[in-house]
Amino acid sequence: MVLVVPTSPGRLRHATSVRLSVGGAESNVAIGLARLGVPASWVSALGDDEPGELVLHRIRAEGVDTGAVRRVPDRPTGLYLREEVAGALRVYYHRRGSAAATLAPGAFDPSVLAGAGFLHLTGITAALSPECAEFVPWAARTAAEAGVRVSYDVNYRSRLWDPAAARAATEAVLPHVDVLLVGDEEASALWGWDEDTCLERFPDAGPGEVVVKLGARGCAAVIDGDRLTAAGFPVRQVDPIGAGDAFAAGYLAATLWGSAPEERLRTANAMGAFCVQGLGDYEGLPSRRELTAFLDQTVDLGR
Ligand code: KDG
Repeated sequence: MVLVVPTSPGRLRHATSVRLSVGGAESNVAIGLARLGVPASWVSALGDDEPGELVLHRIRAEGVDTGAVRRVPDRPTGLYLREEVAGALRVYYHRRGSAAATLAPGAFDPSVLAGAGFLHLTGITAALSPECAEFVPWAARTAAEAGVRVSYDVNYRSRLWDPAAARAATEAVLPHVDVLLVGDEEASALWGWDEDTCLERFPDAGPGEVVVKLGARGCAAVIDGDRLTAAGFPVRQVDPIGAGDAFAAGYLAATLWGSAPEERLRTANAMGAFCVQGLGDYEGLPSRRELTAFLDQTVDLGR
C-alpha cells in the first residue's frame, strides 16, 4: 500500500505536509530480508495507477523481486494514512475494493515458489475480501505441496475484521503452517490465551515452530518441542509499526542461515529493535553487517 504520514505528530486534519512511503506487512518482511542479503520476492496485486508505480519503485529499489506482481486495471492501489495523537498511533485504511483485494486462489503460478526457502503469509491478507480469505489457505496448501515451508504471522487488525473471523481464518491455515508467529496481545484478543497457553496449544494444530512476540520483553517459543525464551534489546522506541514484520524477517533469515533456535530468536528481537528506533514501517532496518555488529555489541564510531 501507499502510506501517508504527516511530517510531524498531531491530527491529520492539521497536517500541512505529509511523507509518502510504502507499507504492508508482507512487503515489509520482503524488504527486511533483502536488506539482510536474503533473496526475496513479493507477490501481490497493485492498481494500474501511479500509486501502484510508487509502491513498485520503492519495493524494487530495496532489491525485492516484484516480477510476479500483477497490475489490475480499474482497481486502485491500497492506501493507508497514519496520525499520532497524544502519543497514540491511529491508522485509516482505504483498501476495500483495492487491487490487492482481488487476490484469489490461483492468483500466482506455483512455479514462483521454485527454490524458495519459505512462503510467508499474514492474516492481514485474509481480512481484505472473501476471495483473499480463500487465497491465503490456497497459497499455504500450494506451498506445502511444493515442499516449501510456510511461515504465517497472525497479524490481527481490528479495523479490518472481528476476532471470530480472524480466529477462524488462522485456524483454517494452521495445518499447513511450519512457523507460526503470534503477538501476545493478539493471542489474548483472539483466543483469550497467554503466552504459555499459546506454546502449549498451537503446536497441536500443526506448526513445528511457534514463536510468541512479547514486544519490548522479547519472545518465547516452542521449536521442535523445546521451550525457549529470548529477552528483548533495550532501545528507545520512536515508531512501533513494522516491528513484528522486522521480527519475522529476522527469524526467517536466521533460519535460512542455519542458525540455532536461540540465535534465530535473538536475531528476530534485534531486527524488531532496529525497526522501532526509526520512523516508518521498514526504513530503519539494517544490513547484515549492521545487524551482526549490533548482535556482537561491536561499537561502530560511524566516522
Ligand atoms: O505490520 C505493519 C503493518 O501493519 C503495516 O505495514 C500496514 O499491513 C499493514 C496493515 O494492514 O496494518
